[in-house]
Amino acid sequence: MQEIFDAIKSVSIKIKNALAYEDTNYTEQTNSTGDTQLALDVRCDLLIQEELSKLSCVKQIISEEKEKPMDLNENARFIVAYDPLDGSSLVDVNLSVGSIFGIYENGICGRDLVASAYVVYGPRVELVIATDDVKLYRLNSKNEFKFIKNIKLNTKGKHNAPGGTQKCWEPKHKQMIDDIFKDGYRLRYSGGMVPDLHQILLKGGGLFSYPATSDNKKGKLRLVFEVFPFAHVFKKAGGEAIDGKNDILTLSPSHPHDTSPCFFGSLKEIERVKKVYE
Ligand code: FDP
Repeated sequence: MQEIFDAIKSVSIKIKNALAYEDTNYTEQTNSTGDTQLALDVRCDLLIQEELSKLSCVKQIISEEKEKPMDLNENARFIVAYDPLDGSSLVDVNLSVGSIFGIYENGICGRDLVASAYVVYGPRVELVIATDDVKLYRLNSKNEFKFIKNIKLNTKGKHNAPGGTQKCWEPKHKQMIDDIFKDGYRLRYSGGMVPDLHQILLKGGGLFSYPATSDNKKGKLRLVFEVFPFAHVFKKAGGEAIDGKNDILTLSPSHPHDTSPCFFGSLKEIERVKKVYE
């Protein structure tokens, strides 16, 4: 497993440089979800593919930018699923973006996830690795990731990050979000899942929601590359992640690109969501 974390560290330095200096234009291609790909989406996907292909412990890679899983070493232990450049619609306005990694054994259900990691490319590059606990690292001037601290959520936070087009929310969801703001929570939403969840994790808690909407009946965010890895991070940090009713990590996608409504937060906020969605 350490080999995979080391590969993530070295590829994130390459991605940081690509983000800083390479072409930010769109390609003519779309990915499996129908998003038009940026040249950078394709580039970051290839950089990660190249790095993970060097590892004998990786059986298969599954990328948000690839239609199908790619087999590497038949008898190896781990499947690595990744979103190479999450929040790519923020690249042109120079906001923070990220890469997300889920490390699975045997299959790609929530219960098969054994570790997760994500990288935030902001003014600084930060890496979070979740195994039994959640550790924050920061890239220094020597291109080394230095351990900063363990991340632990409070039972209640102050931030609210409500995703999805508001006019497409269900009335009960709108009511819940209005009530949360009435209780004094502050809006924090950049439109990038990685920096938005990173902020909630580092500020001690709150709620990030991307519900089922009338335009996205099964939510927007992808289980295998985005939702399961962050569900693992939140649970190991002392919070919770649900689809409204169920623990996200009990879900089984029928396809690698399946999406799900999702709510990530500290315990109090998730309790509140459960009451509304039960
Ligand atoms: P993006 O489309 O820019 O790739 O992964 C999808 C994602 O970004 C998440 O990073 C983000 O949280 C979400 O979509 C934002 O969606 P909305 O614009 O619908 O809120």
